[in-house]
Amino acid sequence: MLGILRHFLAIVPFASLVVFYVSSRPVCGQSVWSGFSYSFTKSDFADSTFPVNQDRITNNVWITRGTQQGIYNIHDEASYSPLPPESPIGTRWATALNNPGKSIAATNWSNLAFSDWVTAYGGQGTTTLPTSLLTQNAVVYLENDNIYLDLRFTAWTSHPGGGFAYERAPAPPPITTGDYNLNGVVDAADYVVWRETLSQTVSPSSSGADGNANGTIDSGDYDFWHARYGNTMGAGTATAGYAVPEPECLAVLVAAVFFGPRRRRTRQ
Ligand SMILES: [Ca+2]
Ligand SMILES: [Ca+2]
Repeated sequence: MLGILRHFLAIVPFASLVVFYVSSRPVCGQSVWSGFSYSFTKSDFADSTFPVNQDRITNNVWITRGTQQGIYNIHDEASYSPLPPESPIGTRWATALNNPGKSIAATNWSNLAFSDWVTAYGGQGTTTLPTSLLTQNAVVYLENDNIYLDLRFTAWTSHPGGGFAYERAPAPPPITTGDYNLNGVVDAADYVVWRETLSQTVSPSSSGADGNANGTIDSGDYDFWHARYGNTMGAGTATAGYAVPEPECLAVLVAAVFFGPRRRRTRQ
């Protein structure tokens, strides 16, 4: 019992440090999607339950709209609601209205304040909702995906119909390295992965041995691997599916090394 108590007391300072850090900072490993090259349109009276009428930005956020009122995340809610948690659930918004004088760009996410959708666009209007929807660029934060992306509305049906359109940033192309077996080095074992999966299709593209990210394991992936043979995955590179730790995230890891509970070395 005494040993358990000692172990608990040793953990408390470290746990407190981590809890304080996590609660005082945005979570680590955020992604930034920039630009407006992806367009989405929902026509008036289009059925919001059909996937084609939803902008499935990620596996957690599917934006659509009913025949009236605001947009919502049909992945998590059945209709629009202005009550907390405001629609679209799982999203937070920044515009020049709730960030006066700031650059409204996803790359500037760390300097922006985020609010619910209606508030970010100036509150609820009379004929359209919200008032300044078509005149403000936005940065949208997808809470469950930790993604910041650029978005601007281009059309909005204020009378019944439920149509809307916007342009937003697409998902950035994945970073591939040629390290198909994810052991940290581009080596002969990656060739084996490529050979054994040759001609297969992969989803998402860039996974497995799809070094050239075209969705198929093909000769281009061999060339991709061959050109990078011997590379190791150091700073500034990322293997597909893995995020590079942010400096502040590394600080937590360092704290874990220096302040975390240590196994006793004394023999019993
Ligand atoms: Ca490898
Ligand atoms: Ca390929």
